[in-house]
Amino acid sequence: MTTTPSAPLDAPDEDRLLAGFDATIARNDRIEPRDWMPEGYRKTLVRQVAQHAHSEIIGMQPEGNWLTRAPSLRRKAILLAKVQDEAGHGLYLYSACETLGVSRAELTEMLIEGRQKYSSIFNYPTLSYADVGTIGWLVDGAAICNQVPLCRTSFGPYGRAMIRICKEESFHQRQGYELLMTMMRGTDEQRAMVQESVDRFWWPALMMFGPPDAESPNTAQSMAWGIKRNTNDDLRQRFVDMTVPQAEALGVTLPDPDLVWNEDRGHHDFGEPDWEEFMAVVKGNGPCNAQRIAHRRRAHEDGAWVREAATAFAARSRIAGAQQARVEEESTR
Ligand code: FAQ
Repeated sequence: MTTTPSAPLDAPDEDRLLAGFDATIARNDRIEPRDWMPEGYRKTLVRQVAQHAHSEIIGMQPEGNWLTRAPSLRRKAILLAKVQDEAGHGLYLYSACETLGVSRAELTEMLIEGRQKYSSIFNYPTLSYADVGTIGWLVDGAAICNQVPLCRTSFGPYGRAMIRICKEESFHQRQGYELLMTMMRGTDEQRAMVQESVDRFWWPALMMFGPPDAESPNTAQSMAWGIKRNTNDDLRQRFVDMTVPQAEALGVTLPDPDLVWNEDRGHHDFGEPDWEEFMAVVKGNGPCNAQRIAHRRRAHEDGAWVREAATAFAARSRIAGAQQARVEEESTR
């Protein structure tokens, strides 16, 4: 959507452009890459979209850990497909981010140098196969709550990427729930594995939504720009309300003694996540931060020859294409 300036024609250029941008946001239309945008809007989007892309790519590691030890061929095929989808999500999001004028190579550098973040949740280890199910159920469930409203985000390429990603995330969530349901119908040992896994992932899943609204420095501006459509606390509440009946159907206990339905509010009350732990994980001191980044760095270095070969091939194809065009031009003279 091209912005239509609505400021008086004699207003200075910047003011007119800003007025046009504000009018587009107010109409709930999309901002597109070639439209004028304030530098703060562009920077906020680069930060959020890159962080989102990095989360998908780093998020391949905890589940990828179980690919070689899946309990059956069927489970292995499902897990492989899910992890590959996450790579795809990362690539759509890096492409959306590139439309904001930053290259994928730069984004990768920023990630492995610790200058950009990724979701806190992926700094927790996966200790049993039940974790594959719990990640699908709780982590993809939280991701869906957060990301469905982002399909309406104000920046076109991000919103369009989210539509496809959300469809796949829903499928991921169902596969996690189905795995847990199968285990819950199994032996006492399998049921205990599921409960132990849910006990470890419940609080980190709540932290995925970010700090409480009162301590979220970015929410107010991101909501005003239509980048975020809901606050962190609203989405956390939505997730809790959605998940409680699912836990009951599964037969697992969510590890929160304060979790109770509040008739007056029409929502569940729940306990406070450990925000000190969240801050420690975000600052790089979670159980797996160092391992995740070291693995990503190694994969990037190991892939250097592929990038060089692809660049050389593209250059050669360009030369061959130009030669072919010359030959065809001469033959038509
Ligand atoms: N982890 O002011 P706010 C997935 C940072 S995808 C780490 O509230 P904002 C799929 C935040 O960046 C999961 N850092 O920030 C999957 C900021 O620091 P900064 C990823 C966090 O941006 C499933 C500071 O704290 N999803 O799971 C976290 O307005 C299974 C202050 O916070 C997205 O990225 C956190 N959890 O709101 C893959 C969704 N929370 O940057 C594999 C898009 C906050 O100023 C397997 N992102 N911080 O230095 C968003 O919706 C927002 O960026 C929030 C944070 C809600 C995450």
